[in-house]
Amino acid sequence: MPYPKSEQLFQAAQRVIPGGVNSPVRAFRGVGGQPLFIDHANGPYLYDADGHQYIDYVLSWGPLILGHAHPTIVTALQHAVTRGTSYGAPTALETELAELVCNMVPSAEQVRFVNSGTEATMSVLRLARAFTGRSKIVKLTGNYHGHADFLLVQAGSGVATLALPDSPGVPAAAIHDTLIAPFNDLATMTTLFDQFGAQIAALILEPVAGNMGVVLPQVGYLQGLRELCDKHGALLVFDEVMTGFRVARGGAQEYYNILPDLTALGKVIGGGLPVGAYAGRREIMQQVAPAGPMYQAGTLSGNPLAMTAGIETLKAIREPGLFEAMVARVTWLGDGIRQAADAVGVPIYQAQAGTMFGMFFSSQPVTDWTTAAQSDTKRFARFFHALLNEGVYIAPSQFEAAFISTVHTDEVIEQTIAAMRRAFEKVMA
Ligand code: KE4
Repeated sequence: MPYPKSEQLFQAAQRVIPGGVNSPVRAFRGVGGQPLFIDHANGPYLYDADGHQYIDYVLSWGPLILGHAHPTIVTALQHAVTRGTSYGAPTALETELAELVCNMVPSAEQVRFVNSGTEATMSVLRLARAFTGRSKIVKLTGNYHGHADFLLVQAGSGVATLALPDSPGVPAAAIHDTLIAPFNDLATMTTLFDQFGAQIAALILEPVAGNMGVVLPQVGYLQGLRELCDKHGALLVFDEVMTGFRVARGGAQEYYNILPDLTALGKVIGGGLPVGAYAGRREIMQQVAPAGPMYQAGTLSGNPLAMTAGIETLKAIREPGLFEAMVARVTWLGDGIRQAADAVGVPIYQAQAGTMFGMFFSSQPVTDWTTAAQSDTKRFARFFHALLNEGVYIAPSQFEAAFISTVHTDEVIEQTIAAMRRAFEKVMA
């Protein structure tokens, strides 16, 4: 399909915005071609500047679990905005969203709101260091936790897509206390803890990896990490910015029944407006200023518009049956994708975690960054564009996740499966 308006907008954007985008992965560098400029969205659909309609499985990289411009969100925001947009003072809305989070996320006894997932992970690890008095942080290869200097090491998502495992501008001193280990490898993690255990403030991970594509924790892995942290007095931190309210209503920690000490949240918690959060045991959270000495602050933290969108979103997904229906549709879609791929003989490896899912062009299981990176990213790129031409929009990178919303109806799923079938045929032609 021609995209003349997007191309014109992209040229204009590049003159005043680096790369023409405000987040690298949007630039289509992982799949080639030029990014679509979006004009508006509604329900499960995106509409680009040239008027093309797409079924959207990116959903702003996860947040839009109710779909775009959901009437409940629109009405609530229209009302909220007439009462002002930001006060820089406490409101009952913040308490309401914090109470919802504490009711839904098993390990959350207290919550602090920030404005992005990056702020959430940066802050939660400062808290872990403050609480333990230790400095070292362990992260996993292929996990992405936002762009704080000390975490931008062997990350996933756009960093992996752009093959920038260690970004320029991150001084060696900044990553001096960051240790790296492979995902799903308890033996290596045990050795690392045996060597550095007494210095480790926290181990942070995506309990379901969503930034190297979707990679599930192997049986016993999360429990093994929990036991290692307990043995060595380190804190277990789940980065649930993506998995929160997605893998289950209470996130991966509810689904796998593992309690982290601290959790970073984002995306769904803001319903499409900028909200991040960190939460955990009261004993630890009480270290956060002004209750305790660990400093963290933010002009727009707890913003009433963002709180309103978050409250309405979390209230909505608590409706009995709604979440389960989304999970069932993802399973149905995954079966359809598998049948479509098998019909043309293209090897794929799939994973589903609640309402998020992924697919690799790989004939071997994908269990970590090494096997994810061995997948056929060139074939993925061809598949991406073939699917786009069929009116389905997935992430423009192999190393991302796909998401469903409450308004991806049975008809939308059927349309997607048919589009997938045609796209596989084109890729194998
Ligand atoms: P933000 O700062 O982008 O709100 O959150 C950073 C972050 C932290 N932790 C996890 C597990 C994340 O997935 C993210 C951000 N995710 C990416 C997509 N995989 C956001 C998209 C982008 O970078 O443009």
